[in-house]
Amino acid sequence: MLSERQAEYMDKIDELRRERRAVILAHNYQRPEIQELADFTGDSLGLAQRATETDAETIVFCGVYFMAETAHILNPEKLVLTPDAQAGCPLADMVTADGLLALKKKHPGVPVVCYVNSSASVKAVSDICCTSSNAVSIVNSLAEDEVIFVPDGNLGRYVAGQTGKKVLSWPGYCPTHRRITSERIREIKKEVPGALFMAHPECDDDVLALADHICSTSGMYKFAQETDAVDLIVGSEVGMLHRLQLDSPQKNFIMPGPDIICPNMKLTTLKKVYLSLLNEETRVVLPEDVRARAENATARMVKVIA
Ligand code: CIZ
Repeated sequence: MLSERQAEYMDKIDELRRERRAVILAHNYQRPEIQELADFTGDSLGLAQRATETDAETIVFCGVYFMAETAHILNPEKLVLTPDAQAGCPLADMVTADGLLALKKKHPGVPVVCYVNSSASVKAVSDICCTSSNAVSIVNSLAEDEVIFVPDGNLGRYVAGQTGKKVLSWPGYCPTHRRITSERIREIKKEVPGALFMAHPECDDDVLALADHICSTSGMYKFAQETDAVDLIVGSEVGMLHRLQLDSPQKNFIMPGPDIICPNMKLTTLKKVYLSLLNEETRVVLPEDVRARAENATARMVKVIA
């Protein structure tokens, strides 16, 4: 239920959205009211691709910074705005372009697969991008039996297990997914017999070992609708609950802790979206050479999954 103030912001945003010919995109981890406001909700790649399909001139990306960058990478002719430029991603920050270049030097000829949770400058020195939903297919699509994988070590190890390839994983991790523990999953499974555990591959290895289904955020929505199980443990960020509950109101979704919250994702508020549209701030712009090289890695992924 929206407060009076929130409802006012919704109205003002609607007016500006029409005036500015804007589209509002919200990641699956955003606050419920931001998901409600958005024209589209989804994962970072799905949203950036959506943006290429609309004739909107302005994209307001409600997510974290690398996601708005991805929207700019794929839509350079559009104005891309982020309502809070401080909404970063600690996982993305765990690898820099210089750090990656140093690793590449030690492993000449080994291709770099870069998870979408990375800065544009890291994408620009990578061979191909991937998301959590297509990481296994992307690595399998490469001729080489050895790859460098940045920045998420858990996803890299998961991919190694699924592909049988040698994966040199960068030791990055998502602090929010790290708060999901195997102890808590075991406890819930005991308390709620029959509950199935859907786990995001950013979870730690011992947690993934307990999963009934390992998938991306979009994969969780699909699994929740398709499975006969009524009790589902959500191994990802709490923002997932909004759509899961809307899609499947008869099911019982269990968060494995009160603190599986990404503080950066929660920085975006209705007021900030309003101000972002009003003042056309903060604009996401990259040096063209970085954008174009990052686009190569992203476009190569899109070609593989097409
Ligand atoms: O690609 C995304 O948006 C992220 C960060 C996760 C996912 O599984 O969708």
